[in-house]
Amino acid sequence: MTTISPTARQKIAESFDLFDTNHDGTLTKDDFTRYADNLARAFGRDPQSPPARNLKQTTEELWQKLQVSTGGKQSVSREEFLQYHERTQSQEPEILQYADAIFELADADGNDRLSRDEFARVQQARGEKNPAFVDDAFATYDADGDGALTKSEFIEYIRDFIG
Ligand SMILES: [Ca+2]
Ligand SMILES: [Ca+2]
Repeated sequence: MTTISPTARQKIAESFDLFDTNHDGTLTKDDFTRYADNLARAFGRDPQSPPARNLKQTTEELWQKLQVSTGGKQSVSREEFLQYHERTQSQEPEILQYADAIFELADADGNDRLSRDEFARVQQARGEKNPAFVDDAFATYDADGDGALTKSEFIEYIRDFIG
């Protein structure tokens, strides 16, 4: 098992809080379903629209993967979630599909890039209230500095934050 840095641990803990939509300290399938619905709503998408359904499906796949890897229980604790991410290091195809689904949902004007405003809505939907964080994150992940995030730049962001 690889050792995980305190920063990474912190990010994984934040990711747990993000997915734990009823804040009861455990993750269940319902948490993931609500999370996908909340995100779709935050982007003003009909839950039945293709990008919203796609996100729901990829989010369910994240849950199934997590559930299987923790022994098939109906709920996953914070510590189990952390251990899972220590093992996987976010290189799994599920994470890519999930990042792709969020990107499609967030790309409101459909130009295959996320503007700063589109990215800010992702942050808002994730419950991030600090505008300075949005600016910092945008600057960090806009690797080529052209003022927009490509899908691959956005995938790096999702990999780092796992959610
Ligand atoms: Ca929960
Ligand atoms: Ca766009």
